[in-house]
Amino acid sequence: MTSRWMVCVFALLIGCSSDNGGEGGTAGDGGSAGEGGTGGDGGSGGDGGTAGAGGAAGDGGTAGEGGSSGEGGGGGMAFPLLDPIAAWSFSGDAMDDTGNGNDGTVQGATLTDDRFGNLESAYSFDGNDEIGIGNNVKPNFPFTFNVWIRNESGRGIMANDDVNSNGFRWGAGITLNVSGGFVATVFSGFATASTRRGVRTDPDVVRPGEWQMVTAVFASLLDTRIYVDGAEVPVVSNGGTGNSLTYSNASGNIGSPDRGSGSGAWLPFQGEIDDVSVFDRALSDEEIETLYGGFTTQTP
Ligand SMILES: [Ca+2]
Ligand SMILES: [Ca+2]
Repeated sequence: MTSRWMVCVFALLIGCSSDNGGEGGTAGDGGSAGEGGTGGDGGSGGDGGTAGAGGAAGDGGTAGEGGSSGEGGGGGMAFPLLDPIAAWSFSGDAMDDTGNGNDGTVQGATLTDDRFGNLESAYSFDGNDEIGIGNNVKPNFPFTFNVWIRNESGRGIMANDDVNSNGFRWGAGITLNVSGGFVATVFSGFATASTRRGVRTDPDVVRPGEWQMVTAVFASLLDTRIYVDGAEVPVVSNGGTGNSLTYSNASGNIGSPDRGSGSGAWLPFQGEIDDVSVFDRALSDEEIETLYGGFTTQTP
């Protein structure tokens, strides 16, 4: 994917310019005084077109973030993108990059190289690890989860509540089911078909050993969509007939629903996870493409 291509993706959002340097300038214009200045730095410091587009894609605050990416020298856009309510870049720790305080509690997972080869910029899970994300990442419909994974033999990828405590499951999650497809589900109580509702993909969209971006858009109870590497993939019902999304007070987790107590589809993850974000809205096709295209180079 070329920078030029990415610029044209953003052109859908912001209106096209044939002058990449000029878009770097747009980032500066779009931000508030201080942030805009940072955006301009990004445009001039790194890949002018890409960094500038990153700035221009969002509001003033995002413009500044786009600039930071340029300062990092990579030219890609900074994480987090598109104003999530919680986000974890795993850049040396599990802090919430949004500043909203949903800092991760690492239990067993270890820092490792990310998909670009950056040291200590993703987490590795060996089958009994998790990163707790606290109990404050629980939006109502519509909402979106986005996560990068390199799956070895994992199952539970992320959930924003407890999905396996004494058989009770609450909140929403993404997992790999026993037959291998991605599954996105919402829960409302004791684990039966009547308390879950969601969708699953065909197993062949899962590529073990490769980094993949998985996005679950929970638009409504009856409208959950799954995207892989930025493109929507076909789904079928997961067989549940649940009629609500219900939250408990439990912490959500990345890598496991509940360390050590997972079973079946919610066994703890084995592999690597990175760049997780949660949005309190349904991302559009274009935004998901942006998320995928936005991470082609080093993240801060
Ligand atoms: Ca990362
Ligand atoms: Ca472990």
